[in-house]
Amino acid sequence: MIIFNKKFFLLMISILTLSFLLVACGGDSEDEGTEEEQTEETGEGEADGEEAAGDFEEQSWQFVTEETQGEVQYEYAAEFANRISDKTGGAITVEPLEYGALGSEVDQAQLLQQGGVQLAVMSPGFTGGQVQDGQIFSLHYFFPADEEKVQEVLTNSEALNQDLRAKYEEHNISPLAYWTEGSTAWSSNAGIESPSDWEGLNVRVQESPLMRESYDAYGATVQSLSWSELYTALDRETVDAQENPLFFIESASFHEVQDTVTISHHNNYVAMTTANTDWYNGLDDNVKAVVDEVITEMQDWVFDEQQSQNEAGLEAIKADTDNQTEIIELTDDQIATFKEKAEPVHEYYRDEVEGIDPAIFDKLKEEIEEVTGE
Ligand code: 6CS
Repeated sequence: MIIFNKKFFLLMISILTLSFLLVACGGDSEDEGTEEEQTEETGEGEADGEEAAGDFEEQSWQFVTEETQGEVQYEYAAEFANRISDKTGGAITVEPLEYGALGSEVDQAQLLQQGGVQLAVMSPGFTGGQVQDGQIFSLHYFFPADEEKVQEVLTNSEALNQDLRAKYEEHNISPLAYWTEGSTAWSSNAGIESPSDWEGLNVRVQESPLMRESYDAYGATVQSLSWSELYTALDRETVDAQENPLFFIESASFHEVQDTVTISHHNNYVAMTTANTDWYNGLDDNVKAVVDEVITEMQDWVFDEQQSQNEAGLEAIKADTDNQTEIIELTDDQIATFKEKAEPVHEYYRDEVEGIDPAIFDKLKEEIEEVTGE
């Protein structure tokens, strides 16, 4: 018995010791293995949620924007840069570039396509001649007036995030996300309250041919310009009117050279976070996972950012007593008269514009209807 007990005792000790060693060694290596796998797959895995720089190859990227410091696009790129640095333990640095550093908006789009920069915030209006389907964002009264609903569509739409993305990728541009910079308002000296107020006015637009049709429907003519030339054009009255979110009207000082701003709810200013397609596709899996994670996180961040900038912009325009600006908010009845003129342009776009895929239009329209419940 005693011998049995001793043997049993020794056996138990051996088993316990072995188990302990297995747990200690095996457990450790299993944990480490899991962390490595996590790092590979998701870019997460350090105990405090931050990555070790050693998990990522050191690199730096350039992220060009169409706006200047303090404005939504630039602040987006700066926030994106901070988050990428945090999640890669500082191994990856992103340099946000403000508008003007690398040429006009059109130059910047070309630079991204050629791989001269890795990332860009791009307005679809500047590539409308190349990616015809991107002109869908130029339609008036197509997206909902409610910005939260617009953002919901932009974030979740399959028509945009899969089908339209594929169209851009034919041009080496990968739209990784679409987001709103806020509702666009009209500024003019005329005081736009009905479609007939547009007659004879020359309005500045981006490079999208469809923008001509949208304004032609109200009797206006259009002129394509970079925003950097717009203040002077409005001041000299070579251009009579323009459209932009309120924060931008204020920060670019367009209200100084325009007597009125019309809150028209005719459209939202859509921006795209884009990457050079070859570069993005060539990223290591763990790096791509971090990029995708940050892109997803940034959707809520930028919605709040644009909202507070647009609220502050409107207040600043109202408070600028040296440059008094009449703020006109269209009534529902007035909006209805604009919609009547704008809706045939939707059909024109779907049925007549060469090179566009009507299936993207149809799918997006359905997705919008699902979100608005109309
Ligand atoms: O009107 C424009 O062209 C400019 N507007 C905004 C809101 N951002 C940059 C863009 O180039």
